Amino acid sequence: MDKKISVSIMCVDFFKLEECIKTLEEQCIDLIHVDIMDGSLVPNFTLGTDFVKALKANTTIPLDIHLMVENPENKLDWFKFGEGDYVSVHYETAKHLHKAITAIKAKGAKAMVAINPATPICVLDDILSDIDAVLIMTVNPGFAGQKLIPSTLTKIKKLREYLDSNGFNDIEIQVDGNVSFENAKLMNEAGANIFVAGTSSVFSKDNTVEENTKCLKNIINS
Ligand code: S6P
Ligand code: MG
Repeated sequence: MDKKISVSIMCVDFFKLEECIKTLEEQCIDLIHVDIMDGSLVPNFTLGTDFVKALKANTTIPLDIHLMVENPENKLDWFKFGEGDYVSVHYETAKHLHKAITAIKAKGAKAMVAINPATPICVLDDILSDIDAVLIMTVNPGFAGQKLIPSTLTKIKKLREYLDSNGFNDIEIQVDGNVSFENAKLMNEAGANIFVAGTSSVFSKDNTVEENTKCLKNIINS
């Protein structure tokens, strides 16, 4: 399965957004991860509908919209997305998960279900045949710069094995939260293939975005 990097745009220096997007395009980044928070599912606010619209108008990189909101099925129409984009909704807040997934796919995008660190993978059983990917939160959602919850590594491995042995080999696994260079190696070995890159890797202050991207690419493709 192709390995992909999804750069978390909430971690950018917003005063240098245009410059950063150009760099991400030059580095052939696969996806831009856009965190949408509603202050209810998670204790924070971040990006919103107009920001998504502006990204769609100003970059060719497909979006990976992470909806950390209550009742996402009622809010999907607020966002501009389509063919090539990924959209995730949280199992914990979608009262009508199947309806949300169907609506995402109707717009041509890839549909993902996101689960929090304490949510077991068995809740996905009856939605697996409808989805393209699972987003495993490896920290509690809400903030960048947190530490990995180690038990989530076992969860990635268990999920990959479960998917492969039940005929769902095409379902991708995205990991989000403290995807550092060290953790990316472990997550990759466990079976993840889409890596959300934030302050722990691509935006790490130790090196440039270009250098960090090259390093992360080498790790996940080795
Ligand atoms: C957090 C959000 C994430 C973060 C990303 C930050 O709730 O969903 O997408 O933006 O995890 O990366 P890092 O490397 O700072 O953890
Ligand atoms: Mg996220």
